[in-house]
Amino acid sequence: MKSEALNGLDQTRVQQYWDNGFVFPIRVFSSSEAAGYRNQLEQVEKEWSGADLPRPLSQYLRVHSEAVLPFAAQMAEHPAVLDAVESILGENIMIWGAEFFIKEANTDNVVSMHQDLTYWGFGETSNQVTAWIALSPATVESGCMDLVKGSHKNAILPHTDTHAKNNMLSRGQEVDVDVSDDDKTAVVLQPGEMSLHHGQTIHGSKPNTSNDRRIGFAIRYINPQAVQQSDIREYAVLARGMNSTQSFIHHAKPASLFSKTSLAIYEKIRAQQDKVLAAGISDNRELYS
Ligand SMILES: O=C(O)CCC(=O)C(=O)O
Repeated sequence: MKSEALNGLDQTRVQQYWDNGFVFPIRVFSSSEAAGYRNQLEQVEKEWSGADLPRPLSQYLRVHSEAVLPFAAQMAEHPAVLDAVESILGENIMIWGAEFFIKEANTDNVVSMHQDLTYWGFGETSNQVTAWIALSPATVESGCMDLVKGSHKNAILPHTDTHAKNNMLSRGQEVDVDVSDDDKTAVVLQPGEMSLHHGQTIHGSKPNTSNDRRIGFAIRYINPQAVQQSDIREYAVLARGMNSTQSFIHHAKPASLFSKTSLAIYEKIRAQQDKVLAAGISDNRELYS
């Protein structure tokens, strides 16, 4: 199974992205490569869940895994993934963050319908894209993502922070619009396949009613034209090309799992980004609580 994204997406797929606000499925890893990455993730879960880390392991997986897990950084810089992203963002690409969205088998965790850009501090912009890679089957039964076609053409709409316990988002944010199931496209992916979605596309996902874990790896890519609207200077990994605007502090990739250096970088990244993500929060609740 050869990656179809090496050397980029063809014009039809690029057009689909701009028309619909998303495109899928794009095969980026072979099934054995995807199984290898899943295995590395599950080894980390096994060996590090009781370790004496500054934060619970779940936080490192859920936010900025690229800063502490070498295999996460490797996936985020995989040539097939970057080639597809380059078709959307151009040749200068930064990784703003990489996150595992894991729903255990038969659990009720959900992602409420939302637009990613709501709290990212970039305003409305097409200079970002999310690549979501399946490391286990993403099916309707396992709670794959649902995306609303054409919804990226909306402005950023009002959202309500629910902080619901079973909601996987930073603030449990939900767009203040009723989205009918008829308007949702189920993003069914096999392990090693990827979707790309725009940050204004309304999307979410339902519980996992399958007997396997649903493991998604979401990478947030930006180009140098994406700029923070506040004066908070954030961190990013320069994955390809150059960033002549110097708008982000470029940080090194982790040399080994949870190295002392990478744990220190992790705290700097979080300190800056949490200020952005928590802006305007209605009470003193913590993100991802
Ligand atoms: O994994 C999911 O179900 C949702 C992920 C998501 O909201 C995103 O990647 O922007």
